[in-house]
Amino acid sequence: EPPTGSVQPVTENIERFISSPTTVESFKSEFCRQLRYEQGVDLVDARTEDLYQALARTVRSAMVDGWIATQASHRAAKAKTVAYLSAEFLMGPQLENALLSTALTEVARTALAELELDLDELTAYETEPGLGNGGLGRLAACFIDSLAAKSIPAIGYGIRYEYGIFRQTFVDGRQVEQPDRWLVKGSPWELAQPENSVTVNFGGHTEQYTDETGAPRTRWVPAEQVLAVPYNYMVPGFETRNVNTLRLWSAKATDAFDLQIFNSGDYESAVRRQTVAENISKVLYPEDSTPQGKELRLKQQYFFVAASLRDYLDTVLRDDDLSTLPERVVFQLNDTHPVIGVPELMRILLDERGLGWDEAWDITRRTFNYTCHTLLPEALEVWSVDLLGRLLPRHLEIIYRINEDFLGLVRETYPGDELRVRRMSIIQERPERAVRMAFLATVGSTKVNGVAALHSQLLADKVLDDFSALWPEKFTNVTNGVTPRRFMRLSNPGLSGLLDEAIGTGWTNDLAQLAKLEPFADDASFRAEFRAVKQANKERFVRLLAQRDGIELPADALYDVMVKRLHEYKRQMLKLLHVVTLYDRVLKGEVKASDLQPRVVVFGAKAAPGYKMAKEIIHLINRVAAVVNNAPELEGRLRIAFPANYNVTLAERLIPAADLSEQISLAGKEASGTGNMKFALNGALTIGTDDGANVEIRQLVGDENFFLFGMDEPAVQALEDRGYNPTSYYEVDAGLRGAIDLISSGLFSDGDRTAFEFVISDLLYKDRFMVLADYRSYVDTQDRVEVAYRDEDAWTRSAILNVARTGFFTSDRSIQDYLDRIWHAPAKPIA
Ligand code: GFP
Repeated sequence: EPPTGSVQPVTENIERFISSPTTVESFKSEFCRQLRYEQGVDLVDARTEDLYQALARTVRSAMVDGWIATQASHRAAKAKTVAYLSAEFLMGPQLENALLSTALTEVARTALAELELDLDELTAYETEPGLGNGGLGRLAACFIDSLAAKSIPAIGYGIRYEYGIFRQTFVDGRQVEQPDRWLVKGSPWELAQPENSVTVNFGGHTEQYTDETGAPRTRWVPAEQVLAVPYNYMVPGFETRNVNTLRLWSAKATDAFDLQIFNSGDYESAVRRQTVAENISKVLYPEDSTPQGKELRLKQQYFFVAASLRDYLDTVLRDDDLSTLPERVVFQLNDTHPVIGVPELMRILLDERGLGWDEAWDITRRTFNYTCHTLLPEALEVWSVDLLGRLLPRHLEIIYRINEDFLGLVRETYPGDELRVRRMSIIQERPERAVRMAFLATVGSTKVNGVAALHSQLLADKVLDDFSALWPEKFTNVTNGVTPRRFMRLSNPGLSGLLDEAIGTGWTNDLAQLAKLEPFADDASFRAEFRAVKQANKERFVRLLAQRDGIELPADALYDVMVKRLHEYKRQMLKLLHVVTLYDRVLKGEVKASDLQPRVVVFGAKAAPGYKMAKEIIHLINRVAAVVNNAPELEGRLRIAFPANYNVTLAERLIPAADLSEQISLAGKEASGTGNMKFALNGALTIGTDDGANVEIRQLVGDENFFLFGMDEPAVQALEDRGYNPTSYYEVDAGLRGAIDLISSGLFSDGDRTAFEFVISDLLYKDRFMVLADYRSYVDTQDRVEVAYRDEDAWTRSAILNVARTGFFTSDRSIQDYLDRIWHAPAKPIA
């Protein structure tokens, strides 16, 4: 046992002894100190890696004072905190963003230059943490940026996965996953606080007993314990001193290993417990096709939620009275992954704090809110009662009781409607008894929101219709947004400079000001400058791709970009059929290559490792690319680039270079999309269906500045009701037939006609996402795009209007909507 005792803290102002590295001199000195005294490296021997580490740590030190002051001030003010619970935070690279927020970019540049070092070279060295899959995790990252920028007391809670989303490579055109070892060299951005570790329990059983007052009580006697160690990331706000916290949990065994077993020579057994415990935070989305994989995922969810609740109550709040909890914190459930937090808070209030059921339930329901991010039924999580009961026996009891009370209410409201009772039950009976987490979230929350207007409407009308009928006031919408700091100011310096000159610099944290750009659309010299910026961005991207992937591309072409997770509903296949159609037309002599608008089609997409169809589509895209890119008939006018391992770093370079943004999901399937917003804000025109936030983008930019195609949601529904027969489209449409036949001909597979049968027969006979039904409308609209792009002036005008009219899509506005409609947590800027 280490000695304990209290040391009297220094009462004087600490700033008498130390100061933050905010001037060129102090920055230089802190940089050298980090390198020499913290890393033990001499400047003359330092490698890029060492220099990057020292730089990152220096910038981190510059944020610490604000971070400490923010926490102290929020605690003193008993400020209401937004606790954003999310299994993913896809942060992207940190350095530039931290420099921007602390306003230290120029200080750092000068300080480094005086040491004969180059800031940009060190910035380029950074590897991003891939702690998310796509839109969901990136949204969480944008939200904590906006919360900080608006000086809202907020904590992001998640998991510090040792391996993030896999690193994608292509071998013979097929996706091969490599582990993402982002922590191998350590992360200079985190501050571990092992002293604030908390214990998380699993398994065991429950017991009834009577307490001192004679009241019947329940306690959980767990069988297994894991330690959750917090790692803090500072989240600096743009133009505010506030620095919020992102707290990510790492799993450790409580007793790292058994010394007695170790000394007996059985080394493997001695560390087994450690391995089992640490597996919990090992990887993002472990494969869950096996029972062990499923168990691990549920463990991850409970692990981070239990640790976060415990941390908030004991370390942040430090208040014995939990009756006012809803005034002190709001737990926002980002999708269903953290929903086990609802019964966990109930357990704490009932079993640990001794509250009665009704009071505990009232507090819990007023503390949680739930954001849903999907419309696909298979994406709504369920956990088998068997597994849940084994891992979290007390929570299952609580869930049963919540359900009993809830179904009582349903019966009271709809007497005799047992069908409805069964539909609404939190417990599903078939195909296996399982807990419907989205239902539990809905019952256990004050507000439920979708992430775009159409999505929220479909959520209330279709996915959770029984619930919205029962509680109409519970349902609301908050349309997603993206942070303009990262996705404009940092990623598009050319456009930012142009905007600063035209409308001033205020847009960065008040994006509605982009409206002031509107008149510039009619200014020919501004249009020329805008075009020059776009061209320069293409050249910058071309250089990056040559360096990063060895892909050589022309910069002078229409940049047609589709980047997002690979999923059938997002319809990368539709984009590919268009490309094959263009090729087929030239092969058939219907179009001369010299008449084609030079076009570079860029794909970026990872497929979930167990998702066979998505992987086949990746393979097909790569095989088509290999042929098209070398086809002499095309005279280089059509190129496909599919750089492997699309991530935030690449997005930041690619999006500013795009002319055309592909948002072509089947209507009624994409909840919102956020890439669509990033493209529009960077002056790309959208070709899109009436889906997700595309609807709102089109309404804002105007029909004449948006390429709408395809069926809308009611038309999709009607076709589904009539019975959809994809083959009938193949039979009547010669263009479609041409494209599909070309793929089946073996042209892209060295003559092997069966190579893509899996994909093609699915399209012809199943086509769940109606690619064939929307093909004609899509290809015709692409033909219009080609014509429109040739009118440089009109195109640029539309592009400028896209920027001017999409300020609505800043995540600052989303956060304001959450505050007004759901959170009601006032800003607390620190002095
Ligand atoms: C999911 C949804 C998207 C939505 C984001 C953020 O992202 O429609 O924009 O969450 O709300 F599907 P992905 O996993 O599809 O990237």
